[in-house]
Amino acid sequence: HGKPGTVQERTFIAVKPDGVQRGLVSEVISRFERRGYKLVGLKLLVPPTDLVKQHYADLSSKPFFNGLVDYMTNGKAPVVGMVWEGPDVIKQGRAMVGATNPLSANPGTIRGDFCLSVGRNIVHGSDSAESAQTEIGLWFGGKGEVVDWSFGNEEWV
Ligand code: RTP
Repeated sequence: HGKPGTVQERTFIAVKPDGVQRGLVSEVISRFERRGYKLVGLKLLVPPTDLVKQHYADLSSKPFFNGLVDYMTNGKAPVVGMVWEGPDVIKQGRAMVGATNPLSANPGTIRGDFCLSVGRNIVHGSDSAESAQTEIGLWFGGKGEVVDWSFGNEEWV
């Protein structure tokens, strides 16, 4: 218990189009890798409108909803979707992403280090076990798109 790679919790993390455009894909991947989390799903796509509307279904009544969907789907830059696995990765992933409004996000978090605008906040991370499961199913529904694999030696020393 607690050794890297031995706990099967998974979360959905995405680099949004502004993050891809700004060359921050490697930065986001690197932070999760260095923390010790395991990458088990990865894809680059301009997501279909239906997918993004389902992903953000709980925000459909918000005034910024249409703008949010357009920003995610207009193809000016793609989205990088990822599934990360490891101990407490849902909660820790949110902590690493930082607060929704970058002005409230602590330095040391991705949003707190790289952005200023809630409408251009670089990354997404699932906020609960339920949303992680739903979002992984939405973005990685195809057979074999999430890969079970092992670091091999689960002890560092
Ligand atoms: P996310 O789902 O993208 O990780 O973001 P979150 O949980 O931290 O925040 P949530 O409240 O679910 O909002 C989802 C995304 O909607 C956009 N947003 N724009 N006032 C605005 O213009 C506004 N508020 C939210 C952001 O892209 C936010 O991440």
